[in-house]
Amino acid sequence: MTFLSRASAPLRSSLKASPISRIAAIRSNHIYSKPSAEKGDSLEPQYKYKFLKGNPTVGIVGCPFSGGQGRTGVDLAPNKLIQAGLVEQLTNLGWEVNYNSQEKYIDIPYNPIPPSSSTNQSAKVGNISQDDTKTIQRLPDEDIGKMKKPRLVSSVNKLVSKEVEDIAKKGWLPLTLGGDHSLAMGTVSGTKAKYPDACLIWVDAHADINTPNSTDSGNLHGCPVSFLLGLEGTDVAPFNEWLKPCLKPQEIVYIGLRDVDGPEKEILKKHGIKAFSMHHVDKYGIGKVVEMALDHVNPDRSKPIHLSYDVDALDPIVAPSTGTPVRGGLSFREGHYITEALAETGCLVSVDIMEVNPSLLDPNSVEKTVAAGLSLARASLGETLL
Ligand SMILES: [Mn+2]
Repeated sequence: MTFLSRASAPLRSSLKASPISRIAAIRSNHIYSKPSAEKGDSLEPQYKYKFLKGNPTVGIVGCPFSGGQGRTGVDLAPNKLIQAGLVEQLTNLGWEVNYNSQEKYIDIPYNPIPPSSSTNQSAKVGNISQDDTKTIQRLPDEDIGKMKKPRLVSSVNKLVSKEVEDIAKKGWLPLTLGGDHSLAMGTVSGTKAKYPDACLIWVDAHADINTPNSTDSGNLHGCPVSFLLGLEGTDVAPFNEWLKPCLKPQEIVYIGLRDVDGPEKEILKKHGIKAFSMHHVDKYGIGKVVEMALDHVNPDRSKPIHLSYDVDALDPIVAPSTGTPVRGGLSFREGHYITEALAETGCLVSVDIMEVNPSLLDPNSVEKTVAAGLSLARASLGETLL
């Protein structure tokens, strides 16, 4: 409790408390129907998402989680995105939207809460309140090797994996709102449980492919890809109790890299993992890069695609409020082009929007970053410019 509050209080105090009136109208565990069609036109998403079943439906997984890295506040993002109108915006694109409670991700014994979110009015979504968390017995979560908060990261990801899998198995599209990027252990494994041949497009400034051995910081948001691939050092408790290697090196492609650790570069080379850095975006343009990325993991556009989007792929001018910003990133349009082009394939089955941190920097920066998270989600779900 103390270390979380200490780190985040000065930052959060600079923000105005968000009004909760809007969110009060958004109930958890509820399906929001798209607006009834007017003038005889039925409202459908712009593209056919060919792997989904029934009425096009998004299942939002809001995961208020910051345990994969050291800065609190990233756990506030799901509520912030919901408050800013995500559900309504997606229903306006023709989707039915199912939004589940976030409670289960907080009521975890290793969560040293109350989390930064529970002290913030804006976080009281669904059934979450401080009263609900006080009965949870708190357990210590000491480092295992270099890994920080391993039990917490593992427990939360196990739940996320199950929720994403359940949503995907209904024929819906899971849209996971992080939280930090360690959550991709859960999202990608959940997607893979339903779609074993799914490929993974990872948009990020970082490769997030350190192993528990190679990581310098011990922050697990820098390691999810190594766990998904089952690289050396990842067959370790508590993760190996539920997370099995589910991704082949040829099934992932990166876009946007520009801050890759030495050991990560070696891992990428050793396993022949395709990566388009900002150098390639400069050289070929984003259109060509996305085409080459798809040709690598999905040459016939016949496989399901999981998109894991870290907003730090965007240039800090576009998305400043994120935990590990790196200059020289994707422009607003380059970043959105990726989501538009993937939506156009009709192959998207699962989308992550990760690492928005509404407690960092000034309100204007937060607003920009939240708006970018929203527009990336909308573009992934078929919003077009014309
Ligand atoms: Mn990342």
